[in-house]
Amino acid sequence: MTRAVLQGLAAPDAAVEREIASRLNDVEAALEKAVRSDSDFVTEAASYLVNAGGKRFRPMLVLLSGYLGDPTDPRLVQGSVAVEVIHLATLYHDDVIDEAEFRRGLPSVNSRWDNTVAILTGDFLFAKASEIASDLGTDVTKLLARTIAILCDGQIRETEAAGRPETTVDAYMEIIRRKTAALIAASCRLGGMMSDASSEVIEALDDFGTALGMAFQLSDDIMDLTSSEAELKKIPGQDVKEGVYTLPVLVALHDPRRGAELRELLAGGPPDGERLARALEMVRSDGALGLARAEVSRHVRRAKDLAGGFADGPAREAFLHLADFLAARCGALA
Ligand code: GRG
Repeated sequence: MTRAVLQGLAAPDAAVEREIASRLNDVEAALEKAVRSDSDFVTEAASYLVNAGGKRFRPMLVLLSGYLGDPTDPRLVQGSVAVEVIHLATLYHDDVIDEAEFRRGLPSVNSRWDNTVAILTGDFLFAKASEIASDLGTDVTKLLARTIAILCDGQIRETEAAGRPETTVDAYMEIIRRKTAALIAASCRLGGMMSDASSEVIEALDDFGTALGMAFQLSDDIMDLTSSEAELKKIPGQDVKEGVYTLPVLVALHDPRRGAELRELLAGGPPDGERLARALEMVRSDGALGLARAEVSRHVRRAKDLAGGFADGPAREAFLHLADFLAARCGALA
């Protein structure tokens, strides 16, 4: 699964690609170890999503950020494992919250077993990530604890906003800054910290990660409306169905010409069946997707400006490619 990210990245040269692939293999081995328990059942539940795939986007960002310092520092592998384990834990909990049936193309943990197993396994993984963080020092423990609090805060805000067409664009942008961009920014910051990059570079990495994380989530939101079921591995329009009104939907809702019609359609709560089809058609047929793509472009340009300020080398090259890739995947200009 990591290969997909490498393709998206178009790693600058074959030697660097081999190095990253080898460190990602180390991350895989360490991940497998990190989620083990003395109980076979706990190990099975905690390994379930590790083995189900995933892009390993956050470990990749830790490792790439390491090229702005000493990329061979072994703490980069442990840091990568800590952020991926946190990411995995949020997925276990998110699937309970959303009552999701599938994750990464397999039955979700809550449907394979039940909510109790999914919640407790998520908690187990958070604790495992904290243990790894503590081996990496107080600064890492603090960074990851703060990031987990921001993730929860973002998810709570999303829950409060769910099914509310009156949610503002600003409120939505704050939700995704917290629930998605914060962990991506922390991954980049951690890569700088674990490779002893300068404090200026570490701050710039955090800003870069925030811009990239915003573009990542906004492009995901657009693809939920524009891609096929085969591409998404889930039904298009799932966000709207769950009452998560993403940027294109909010833009359409606030459109002075056609917003009232969509607001009326959503007034009865998150839509399903005919009502969902009509809502999706309305969002897809006016200028909302174009405005959402312009917002992706804005974050992609910010990410590229920041990446352009990094020293010439594999991180800068890969970050520029990655920002372009996020724009291209949802049809936005870079
Ligand atoms: C900390 C107790 C506690 C709970 C966390 C549930 C929750 C609170 C936060 C959810 C945050 C969340 C699921 C945000 C969405 C992040 C996101 C874009 C996930 C998809 O990431 P990908 O595309 O997935 O990188 P893969 O499967 O490739 O790893």
